[in-house]
Amino acid sequence: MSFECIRFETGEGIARIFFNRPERLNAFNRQMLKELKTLLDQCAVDPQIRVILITGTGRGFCAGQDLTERKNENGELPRDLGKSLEENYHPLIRRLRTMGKPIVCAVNGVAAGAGASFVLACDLVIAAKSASFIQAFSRIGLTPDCGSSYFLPRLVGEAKARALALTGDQIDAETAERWGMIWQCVPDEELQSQSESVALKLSRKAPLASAETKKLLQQSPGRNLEEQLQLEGQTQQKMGMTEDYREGVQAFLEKRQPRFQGK
Ligand code: T3D
Repeated sequence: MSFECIRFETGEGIARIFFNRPERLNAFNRQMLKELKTLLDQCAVDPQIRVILITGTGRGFCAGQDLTERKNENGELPRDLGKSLEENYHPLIRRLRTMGKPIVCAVNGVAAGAGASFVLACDLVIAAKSASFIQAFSRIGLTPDCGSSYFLPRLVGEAKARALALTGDQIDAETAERWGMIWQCVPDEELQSQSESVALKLSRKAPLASAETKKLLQQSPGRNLEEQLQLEGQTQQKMGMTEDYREGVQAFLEKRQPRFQGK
């Protein structure tokens, strides 16, 4: 399958998605959002794909909504951004969060607006030292969207989330790592090898366990310890019945690497 705004490669159980509009810092236009949705839907059901690795081409990761698309022929801006979000963006954010496969985001440059929100919705975020993050909404008279007001305070705490959202200030990858907004900041030249190696490691894990781990962590906010213990117990009960658990224990006892089948 060929795409206009995305480069797509697969191999070793990994789907590699490259945002590919470098001249616009990979800003999301309608076509790119459509292609991304198609691809993620496809990855979700393809049993050969165990991990999704997302990065950008060129010097940016993603500069959010393509603002050149916002003015129509009469030079007017669309007013109903809620409709645009519900149609174009919310399905993507929901897909990232409900996908039963780990999503690794390798942030190669600036992530702004919806591009920054997209990063926060991924499972493991590794950023190049030169990458940066901007809650750009307040710079153009908008409010946080695409889950940013949900993810940001949970990751960095209220005080920092408020400051980032209200000021629209840019923070670098080292700060983002220190604040717990992302998992790792690595030297620029190591971004690709580090994210590939993490994706490969995840592709060798038991798929059902990875999917259920995502669900457990997704459901954790808002629940109390007792509720979460019950959920963990129910999930582990299911996992105990899987072939992969049997294989995991067997491999340990035989001092070899497990070969998980997702059963
Ligand atoms: O509309 C809806 O559906 C609601 C959803 C909203 C979600 C949102 O994402 S709102 C936020 C939209 N994004 C922004 O406001 C960010 C806009 N971009 C910037 O502020 C800056 O580009 C950056 C701070 C990200 C990077 O700055 P810098 O100096 O490194 O690069 P640059 O020179 O500004 O950008 C390079 C090129 O990319 C440039 O094009 P040119 O002049 O070389 O032809 C620039 O116009 C273009 N570009 C960057 N961001 C966007 C963009 N073109 C269209 N849309 C963009 N978002």
